[in-house]
Amino acid sequence: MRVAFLGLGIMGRSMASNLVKSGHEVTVWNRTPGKEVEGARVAGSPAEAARGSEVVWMCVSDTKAVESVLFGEHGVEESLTEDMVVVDSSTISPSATRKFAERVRARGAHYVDAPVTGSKTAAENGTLIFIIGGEEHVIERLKPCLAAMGKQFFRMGEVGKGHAAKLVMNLQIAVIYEGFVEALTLGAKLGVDAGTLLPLINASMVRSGVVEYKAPFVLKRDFTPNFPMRLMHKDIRLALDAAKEARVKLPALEIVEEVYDVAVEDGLQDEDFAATITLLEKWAGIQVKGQSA
Ligand code: NA7
Repeated sequence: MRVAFLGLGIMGRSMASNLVKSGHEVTVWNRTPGKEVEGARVAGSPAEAARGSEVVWMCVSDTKAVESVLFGEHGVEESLTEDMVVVDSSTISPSATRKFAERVRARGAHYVDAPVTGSKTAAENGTLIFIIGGEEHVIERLKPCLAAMGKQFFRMGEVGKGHAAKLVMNLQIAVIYEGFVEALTLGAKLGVDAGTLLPLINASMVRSGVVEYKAPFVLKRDFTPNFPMRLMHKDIRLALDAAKEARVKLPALEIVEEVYDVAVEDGLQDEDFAATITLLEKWAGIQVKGQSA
């Protein structure tokens, strides 16, 4: 397919590269020039990239970024044509997405929200899981692209529900991870080594994918960003905003947000979100250690 890929960050660059490797004809654009993907044509604006494409795929930071890529100067809107499909793999506001979709559809094009779960490694390996909102016949057309970048996709309903479900997923990751590192910190303070605790966690009902994935990084003290703190902070805020709009109270997430506020104030925004453990350690005056590190 002829695909325009907009946004070559940690996720976008690998996703675009996997589209190229699967034989799609890809044109890329990134706000800051100089980022390229082997085998792809580089465009000077979103409008230029979108021109003549069947699919326009976005993966940028946040709601404002998507708005500007779509409707800003030389945005995608300039090149929208009947039947073009606009796909958003960023994680942004579900309610804003519904508005963006309305504006795109008014021009006869289609809109699909398709945020992903699985971080940098899954993007590199083409094993992302897509969480999709949109019409079934449109999603059907995207299958060759989805297969190039991911291993599975789940349709959550109409436009906006992909982002809604993504926020619901990341809410759980943030709260589960906070529980895990609070446990490690208290354990350390009480003299229980993290390496000794982990086999117990994994043998019991406390085990989880979050713990399984993050524990080795925590024990190695490797906080290079797979999923940067600033993006998890953004998703927590998006979930709290969506909860406010829906008049739902999320007490645990509200408290976890405070931890991320402090982490970002402390300059940890570009570390992996796993680095929130370093705040707990600072407050406890101890460092978590594990034999299996
Ligand atoms: P990164 O690595 O922080 O990349 C963010 C990308 O978004 C990068 O290409 C940025 O371009 C681009 N960006 C940021 N703001 C804008 C604006 N205003 N206009 C256009 N482009 C912009 O994030 P990830 O790849 O890890 O994640 C992307 C999304 O997927 C995010 O929503 C996650 O939560 C999930 P730059 O190079 O800075 O010019």
